[in-house]
Amino acid sequence: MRFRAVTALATAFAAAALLSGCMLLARPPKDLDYSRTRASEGGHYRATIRPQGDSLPQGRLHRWTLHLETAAGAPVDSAAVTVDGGMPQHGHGLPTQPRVTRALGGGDHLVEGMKFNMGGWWVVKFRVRATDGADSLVFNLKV
Ligand SMILES: [Cu+2]
Repeated sequence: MRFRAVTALATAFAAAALLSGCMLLARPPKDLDYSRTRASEGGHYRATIRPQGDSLPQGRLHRWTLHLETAAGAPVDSAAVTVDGGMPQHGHGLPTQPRVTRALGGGDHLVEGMKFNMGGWWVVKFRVRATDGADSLVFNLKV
């Protein structure tokens, strides 16, 4: 009897968790760095993200400019860049597959296909391969 009640409760909780998705999970860490300019993990590059219109819309495709430079501050125009990301608290990735579609000059690169389909803490990661080596840059975003 008691076991059955516990099982029923667990089932109800699991169903509620499925239905409400992210809502039941804890808040993001308090000390997150939301800077738009970050150094790469290995220290080879610095990058600045500039979302189109300077805002991070929810549920709408938009573009970013990714400014990339070496640690010494020289603009990086020739680079292979891939984009990845997701919501660490929810265990899901980006709803789209954003891509760097072209170099705009002066270290700027156009990122197309960005989309955030819900509010909360997102992480976007760029993997960069250029003359100063392979490295990655991670940005925290509040959408
Ligand atoms: Cu989510």
